[in-house]
Amino acid sequence: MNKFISLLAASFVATAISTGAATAHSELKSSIPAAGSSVESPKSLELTFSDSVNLRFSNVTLTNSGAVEGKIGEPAISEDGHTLVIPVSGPLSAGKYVVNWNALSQDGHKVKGEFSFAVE
Ligand SMILES: [Cu+2]
Repeated sequence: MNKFISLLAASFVATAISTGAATAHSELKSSIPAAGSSVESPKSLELTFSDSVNLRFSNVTLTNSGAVEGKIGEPAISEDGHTLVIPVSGPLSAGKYVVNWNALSQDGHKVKGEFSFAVE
């Protein structure tokens, strides 16, 4: 049993390392709002990846001061499959926001990350 758990832990670490050092799978290339930017309340969030991602296995959350904001809708994907577009359903109050995302890239690897932006 212990051996099984340590095997699990080892494969988790290996996955984390390969995710960080990856060249083959989709990486987040840019976003709207851009990471670290200060903006007016956005109408949507856009996450653009280096390669296409699978919409069905992608998820994005938006949090403000640790609490999940229920103000974003279901993600849609651009025609080329590179950009997740998430509608923001109402104006966001001023403050700092964290976008937490995970996605399944076409090579079958899961990728994830987060970035923050501020609403003026
Ligand atoms: Cu990959």
